[in-house]
Amino acid sequence: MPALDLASATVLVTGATAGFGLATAERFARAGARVVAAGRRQERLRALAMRLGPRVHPLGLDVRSRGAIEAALASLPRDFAAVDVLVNNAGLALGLEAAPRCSLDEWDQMIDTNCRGLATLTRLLLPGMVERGRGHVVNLGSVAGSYPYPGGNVYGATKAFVHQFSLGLRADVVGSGVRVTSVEPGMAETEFALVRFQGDAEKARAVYQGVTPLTGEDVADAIFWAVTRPPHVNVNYLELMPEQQAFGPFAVKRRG
Ligand code: NDP
Ligand code: 8X3
Repeated sequence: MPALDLASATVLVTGATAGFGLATAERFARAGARVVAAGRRQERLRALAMRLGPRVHPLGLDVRSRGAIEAALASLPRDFAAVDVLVNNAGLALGLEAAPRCSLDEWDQMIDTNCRGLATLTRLLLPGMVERGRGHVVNLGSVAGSYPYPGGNVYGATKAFVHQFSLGLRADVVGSGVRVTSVEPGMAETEFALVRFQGDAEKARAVYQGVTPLTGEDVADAIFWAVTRPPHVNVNYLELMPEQQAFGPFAVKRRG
């Protein structure tokens, strides 16, 4: 089984306009890989390509639309078309309300982005990887997929999907040379909280107050590490948290 040679590899990163995706696209591009940097905010992608040079191909893409994904993949220049590493990172949490008060539109957007988009891209790129006998799908899960917290409802459930889908993929492609990893971080300072609280910078800042959270670079490191293991090694899932974050007790509502 040949090792993944980054100098000849193409890495597609979704959500490369900010946070983990941006740091991951930079990490792989600096290591010599060709990188397809995908996201909706195309001016950011163009700036990234300007900064990192022709090894980065900006790809405008909303992962919620199957048609948009198909068209975007069909538009890839020949040098970028055979994707060896897919980093399914695009995703978001919206709101922190208890389930009875949540917005159904926000639930739809999380499910469509975090689950449907990730599954669609995987299904479209996996056959090429299997045919070439090499590839790696890295999915961004979260500690929220394993440990519930109030207001995490659908967001946490989408990340539980990511964990289980990743394990299911492993079961389907075992022995094909294609690896699958679910990377599951805890609290990390990116644009995540700003998106969750609809641009409320004060609320977003409060999330990280008094904490040294993970950074985009910490998570990019974890992704890069998993992808650069020898080809006989598959990292099934990888959970990381800030040292200052851990688990709470069960909630017990006592009567009387
Ligand atoms: P950011 O908000 O900083 O980045 C999210 C990225 O996802 C952006 O580049 C955004 O690009 C992209 N994105 C969102 N919706 C879509 C869409 N419909 N189509 C294409 N791209 C989209 O957040 P993070 O970097 O923190 O999050 C990255 C991933 O990591 C997410 O899946 C998140 O759930 C997960 N995660 C985050 C944690 C954290 O604490 N930060 C912890 C654990 C997991 P654009 O808006 O330009 O399209
Ligand atoms: C993001 C981590 O703990 O804010 O997935 O849900 S958390």
